[in-house]
Amino acid sequence: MKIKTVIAREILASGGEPSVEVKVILESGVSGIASVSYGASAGSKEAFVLFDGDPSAGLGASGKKRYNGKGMLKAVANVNEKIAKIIIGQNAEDQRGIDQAMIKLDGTPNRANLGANAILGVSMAAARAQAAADGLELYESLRKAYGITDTVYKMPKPMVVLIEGGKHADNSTDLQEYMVAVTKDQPAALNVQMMEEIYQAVKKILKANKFSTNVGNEGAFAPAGISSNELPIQYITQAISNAGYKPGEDAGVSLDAAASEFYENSMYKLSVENKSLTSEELIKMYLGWQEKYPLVTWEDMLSEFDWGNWGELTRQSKIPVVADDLTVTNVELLQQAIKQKVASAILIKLNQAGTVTETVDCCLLAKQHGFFTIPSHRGGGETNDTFLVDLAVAVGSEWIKVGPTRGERVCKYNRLMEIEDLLN
Ligand code: 2PG
Ligand code: MG
Repeated sequence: MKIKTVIAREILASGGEPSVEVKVILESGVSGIASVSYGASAGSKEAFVLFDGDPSAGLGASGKKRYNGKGMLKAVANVNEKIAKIIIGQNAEDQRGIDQAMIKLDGTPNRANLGANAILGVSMAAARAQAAADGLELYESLRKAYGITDTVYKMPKPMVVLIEGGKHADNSTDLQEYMVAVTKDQPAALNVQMMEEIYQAVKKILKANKFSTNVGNEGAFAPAGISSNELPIQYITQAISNAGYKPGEDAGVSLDAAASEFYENSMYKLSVENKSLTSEELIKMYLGWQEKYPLVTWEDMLSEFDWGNWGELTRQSKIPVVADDLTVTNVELLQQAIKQKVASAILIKLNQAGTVTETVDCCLLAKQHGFFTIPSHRGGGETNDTFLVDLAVAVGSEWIKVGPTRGERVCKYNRLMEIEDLLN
């Protein structure tokens, strides 16, 4: 079925700043809509997000740049004026061909010309339109498009940010995310229930310890004034028990340090503890935590600019070492990471890659090498789109990483439970 119309619009993402929504309509009239998310603590090698950015984007009535330069009208225009021209008339069944045509039109290695926010919106909306044309759920249609022949569907488990700091909150921990990761094999609805009960248990612990229970970017608690990067691990472990579950058996703690954000002059600066550590000292501290707590995975525990030390952590780690900023859902970087043994699992973000095809290729390569894949939400600029959940189901991911509250987060868990119902 051929594509008849491609239309992009500027919408608002979760941080109250713009993002891109795209609608792809096929000749039969069926259509697909998708919106694009983007991060707050983005890796340096991610596909390029095109913000309007400069005054040529137009000054608002107050004489200021619209949205302080963070408008996305240029990306919207790139879809409507440039990408639409080459996509209209293409067969929506050929997702790989559509994505390759856009990559070629862009002509840069990182989508710096058209913007990955423009290209990805079209890519995702085309995938949805094709699923609708075939009368398939998106996860089924993705399997068809990429020839994924697994016959059963494995539901990903929730990995839920419960306490956040770093760039996602003010005056909280240096490490960015403390999560509860479900480890038990049980229906998705029970997993969702369990992690939300643990979330409420964390709230009680924070209150009892006189911390605020206001939430940060991802709907997790952001305890201002906390003076330890370790304390949240204790709190979450305690909360798992308090909620009536077994730490290490039903669920454990996952971390995302987003360590590039506190790496300066080859040192890791832990502001809340007033100390600076070398890579070796930091790894030693982490390995101590590994002995004390029911840790499940850890992500970006070292900076993306400290590639050389990732191998040491991976060698000593008893749990999957997840690469996010290090590999940015990029096949070549993942290949390097596999070859050099600097990680053992990978976070997956559609907008880091820039097209659905590149994202799926990255997931399949990871799987082939025994790396868990963890499709993830974004910090600052998340939308209500639930594509990542269908992607996780299609490729057989172990977890999805999403915050516990706020509409743009819970819609992902609602989709997860809906898929489970569809499959039963
Ligand atoms: C991360 C993400 C999501 P951001 O680092 O894993 O939690 O944050 O989208 O800000 O990069
Ligand atoms: Mg991360």
